Amino acid sequence: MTMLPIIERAHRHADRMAFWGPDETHSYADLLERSAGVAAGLLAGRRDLDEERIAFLVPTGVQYAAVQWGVWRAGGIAVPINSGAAVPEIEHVLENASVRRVVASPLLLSVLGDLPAKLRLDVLTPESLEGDCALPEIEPARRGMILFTSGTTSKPKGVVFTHAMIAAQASVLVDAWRWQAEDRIPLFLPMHHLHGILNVLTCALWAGAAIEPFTKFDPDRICARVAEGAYSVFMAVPTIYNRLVAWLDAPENKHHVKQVTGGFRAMRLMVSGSAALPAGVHTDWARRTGQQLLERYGMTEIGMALSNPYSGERRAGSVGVPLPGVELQLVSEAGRVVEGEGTVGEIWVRGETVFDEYWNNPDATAHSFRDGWFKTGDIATIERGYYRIMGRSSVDIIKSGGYKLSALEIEAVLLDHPDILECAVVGLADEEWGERVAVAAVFKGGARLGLSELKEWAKARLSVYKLPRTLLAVDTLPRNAMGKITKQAVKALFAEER
Ligand code: MCA
Ligand code: AMP
Repeated sequence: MTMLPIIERAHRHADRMAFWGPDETHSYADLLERSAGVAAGLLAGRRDLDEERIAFLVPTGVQYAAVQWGVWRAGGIAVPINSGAAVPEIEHVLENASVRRVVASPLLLSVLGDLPAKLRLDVLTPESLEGDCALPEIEPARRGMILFTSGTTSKPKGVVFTHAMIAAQASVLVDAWRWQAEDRIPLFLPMHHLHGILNVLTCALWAGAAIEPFTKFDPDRICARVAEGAYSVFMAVPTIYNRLVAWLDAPENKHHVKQVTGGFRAMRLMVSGSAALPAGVHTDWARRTGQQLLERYGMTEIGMALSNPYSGERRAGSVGVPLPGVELQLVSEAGRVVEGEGTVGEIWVRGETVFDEYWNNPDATAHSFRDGWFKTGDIATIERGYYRIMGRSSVDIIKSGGYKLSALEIEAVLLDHPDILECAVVGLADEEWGERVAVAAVFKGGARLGLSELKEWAKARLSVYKLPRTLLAVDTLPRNAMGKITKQAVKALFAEER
């Protein structure tokens, strides 16, 4: 019988430790057994879930992996829910993916708000899913996961992953970054995005390595474990590296610094990605820990595409070269492929790791591809053989704390505020977050709203990382001759204010 490759590989590692924490450890055999139970519980007598979308809201750890694998093994499509999302954001995900069943840990149930009743959802706990039955064969071309990602449309779109894509992405990274069964990695990234799900969870489990799960990034706890030499591999976004530098500089941590930097120094590999790592942070980190951070570039729709080498020069401010199997070209605004050092173009990608479709959105899918190439919207150039990311083609895409945000989505929410007549959301460069969300707003009549009031109001509608961090009241928004708001001019307004 053909088995999903990750399941087949887990059988080979059955006695090894998959997850560990302060109180308990879980072997691959345990994970296999739990996920078979979840699959049987979801099947409840059926032979195959036939790509039913099963949403899940489960904290990082063995239970998360058991539910993800359980959905896969039963022939379903796993849809992880952001436990920090606002109820309307979750509603969009559940409706867009036509989800009827949600697996939710009791501790996270409240995140769903009134949605179980409103959408007539069947809510199941992971613990209630058990049983033992024959599991269906899953062909690689079948769809296994949907991750929602923001972009140039107001609402996030569902990126569909086939099992073949997941396997291709994992195997490329495991080879390129030399994952091994002896590796140990902390997992503190959010578990509704590719970085945490694929680069950490799936790659580690693909390799037979062990994961220490955390519900969020907490520098005190992580640094304490680093000082104990708990990990060999570390993966994070630039904001987290900033936080670690701040932690090392804090006077109250002074007496731990030596052990902690020693723990980082001893690691086999430290990776940064999801947003640009400032060259200064790269150099500073190397000076403190002796570790040359390996920066790589990826995107939900394409997995990882460019990477600095495991062996060889890891250059600050650059993202290296295409990973094996990734076809990549730079295309000018005029639509021509540009080649050679120093020329600038949009990154287009194709290959086995690239997605085929946004869920239930053929127009967006068609719009994103040209002649089989996915148009990333990221602009890059080649310098001394390595790619460097120059920015994005759309000013409406903001990267903050490693999260990709849509200015249009935030504007649509803010325009619902009774006092806001018009607004424009932009990302402003920020040392800690990469970019910060800023809004210029024209208020109705004599209304004047403070930032904290606006944040408080928006919190019920948007995740915390999408909330405006700067508010500027203006009389009119800058527009071009066609009447379109010019975002560059909006950014200039903020610069003037500073
Ligand atoms: C939170 N805060 C912010 C932001 N987020 N302030 C400005 N900008 C933000 N984006 C504020 C909160 O309001 C709060 O303020 C304080 O910071 C702490 O909030 P909290 O939610 O606790 O934040 P945190 O836990 O400190 O989170 C920071 C973080 C997190 C650890 C960097 O954002 C994170 O895990 N980011 C990773 C995202 C990720 O994995 N992206 C990958 C996407 P106050 O205290 O005043 O209330 S996948 C991808 O990009 C592709 C595939 C790729 O290449 O990887
Ligand atoms: P997401 O849609 O959340 O998967 O975010 C993908 C986006 O993150 C890419 O399109 C890039 O804009 C950005 N990104 C990822 N890695 C890097 C990096 N190393 N440098 C600059 N931008 C990056």
